[in-house]
Amino acid sequence: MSASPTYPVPEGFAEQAHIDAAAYEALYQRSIAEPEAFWAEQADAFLTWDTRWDKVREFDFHKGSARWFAGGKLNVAYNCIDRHLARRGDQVAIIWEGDEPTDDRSITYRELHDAVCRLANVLRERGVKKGDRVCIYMPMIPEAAYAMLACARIGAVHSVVFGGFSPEALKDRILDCDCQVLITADEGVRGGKTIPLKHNADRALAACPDLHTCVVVKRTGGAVEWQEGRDVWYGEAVAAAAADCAPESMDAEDPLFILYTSGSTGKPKGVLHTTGGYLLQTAMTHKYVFDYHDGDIYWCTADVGWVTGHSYIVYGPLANGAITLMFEGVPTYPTASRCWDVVDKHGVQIFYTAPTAIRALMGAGDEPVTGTSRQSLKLLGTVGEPINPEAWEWYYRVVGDSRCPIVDTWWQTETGGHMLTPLPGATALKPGSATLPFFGVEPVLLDADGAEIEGPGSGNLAIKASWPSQIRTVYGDHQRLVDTYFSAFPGYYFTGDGARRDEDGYYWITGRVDDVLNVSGHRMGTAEVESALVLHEKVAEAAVVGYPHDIKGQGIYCYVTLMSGETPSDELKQELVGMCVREIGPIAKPDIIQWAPGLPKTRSGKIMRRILRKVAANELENLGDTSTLADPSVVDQLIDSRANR
Ligand code: 6R9
Repeated sequence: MSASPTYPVPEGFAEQAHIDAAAYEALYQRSIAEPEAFWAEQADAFLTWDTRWDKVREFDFHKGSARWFAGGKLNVAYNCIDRHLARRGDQVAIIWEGDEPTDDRSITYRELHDAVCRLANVLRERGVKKGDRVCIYMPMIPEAAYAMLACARIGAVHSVVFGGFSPEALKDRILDCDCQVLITADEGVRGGKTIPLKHNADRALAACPDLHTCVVVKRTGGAVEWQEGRDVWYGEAVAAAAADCAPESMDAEDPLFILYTSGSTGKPKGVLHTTGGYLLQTAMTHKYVFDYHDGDIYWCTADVGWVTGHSYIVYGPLANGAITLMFEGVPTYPTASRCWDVVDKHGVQIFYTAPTAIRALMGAGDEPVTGTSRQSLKLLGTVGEPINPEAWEWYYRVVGDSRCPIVDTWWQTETGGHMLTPLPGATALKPGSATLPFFGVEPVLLDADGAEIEGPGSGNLAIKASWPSQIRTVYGDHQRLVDTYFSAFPGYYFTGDGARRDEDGYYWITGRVDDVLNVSGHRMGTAEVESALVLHEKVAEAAVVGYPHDIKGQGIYCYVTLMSGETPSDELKQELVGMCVREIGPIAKPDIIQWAPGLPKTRSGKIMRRILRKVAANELENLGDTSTLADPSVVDQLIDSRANR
């Protein structure tokens, strides 16, 4: 592995970059040695405060507590919009590219201000106050960003639910944090197909009696059902609302949003982020990691339903007064050239996407790429899962014409912003490595006993001290935060990822070490899929593992044991697939279902997933120790029953 190629910072890049190698070294050292002074300077440089803070940071990793800029006051929407108006009111804030290539529009900062104020007033009129939760279930249209910013403006806490989630998943998330208002659209459009968002919402809301207002954006004009009193057309409501709305001055530690994410156990957790530290880290990383310069056109292909969309489509870029491109469609519609057509059409400089998209496009060959110009591009980025070196090389050579650095950014919903990442003017790149820590981030590798590994080696990736955009709590269940992140290795934040550190101190993420799958960059707990499967009356037991998948990174492999007397059939398989899609959403569609007469269990009844993973990956030579199994013959049965999949 030490022989992996290194790509130096391209000639000329460092000179124009915000941060070169010397600056990275000096600033990183300072950020660790004098964190309070360092972060105070950054908070002054990046944000506009109503009231200065009293204390920069306080944290206790034994209790899982962290507070940044306590006593400071600011408003996120003011920072993302109002303060830019004097200088760039007429500059574009959001370029929207619709699903069809003929469909686009541009929204200036002044127009953004107008739209956000009006929607904020609509929410206020419907009784939404500071601290109230608002659910957002939207396609990728500018109104999704307006909705987030309108909440931020009045101090409401948004909970964005990915538009691909099922009514069942939406209902759970609305109930968990007691949302009283939902903002949605009639239908979404992706890859030429419509998604019945309002219909899904109606089904979810049937079980949410406390939700009193559903604001509906007209995206397609498709037929929808209507509940008088509860449902409100967005267009009519904002037209009638005032275009001015005073921003609520929020405490730096007031909640900004909740975003649900999967863990290894139980239902998804509501990750809570607060105001000051979150905005600082997303703004700062957006500027330095993407080397963003005024006027650059920046495109992150994520969905606002995920943290990447929150931090790097909406909050980070807008805090910096950037031009952020929002894309409604998919990379392969109408053709595999779509991304590069969009790059050429809008003159995109910075392009940020996920390895799964890169692999899918790579599978379509070079031609759809080389037929386009891409001369505007200067930087590429990736996020969501480890990128295999072949995909990295292809991205670098074919998409970036061997000109553009690639920033491989490692971070999590819980970290809020980038944690391990190259800075393009400072860091030599190694394909597949997320390289080095961002300012203020202190990564460590821990062995199984929790001891820090020095120098090159592999272990559990943990973080030693708080960073500004750290998760503050799991909504409604602080103990779950402590149990999940701060208990395995007392005194550290445990990421759930494994990593290797090489002789240059570079980090290589090896993937999750817990029961969390990463399917096309989407996190999913194996427990969630198992719960969906066992809802079927014919299923006795189910165990789900990930297995290597060429495009998705990981595929979903389900072992299913039927109730005695039940017979396996393809029809039943289809019912089980349908069950997962209905309970969670299309992203949870199993790739393989294997009928298993029994599951490998220890004598205490714990399923040995290690063995299931090996069988799923076809690594049969090396199953490891099976002597602790209650019934070792189960393994042979499993191997034999692979034919039944
Ligand atoms: C931002 C985001 C987090 C998990 C994380 C890790 C994986 C993300 C990565 C990466 C290797 C990268 N991950 N970025 N693995 N290299 N550059 O994806 O958040 O959805 O919470 O997922 O994704 O396993 O723990 P989230």
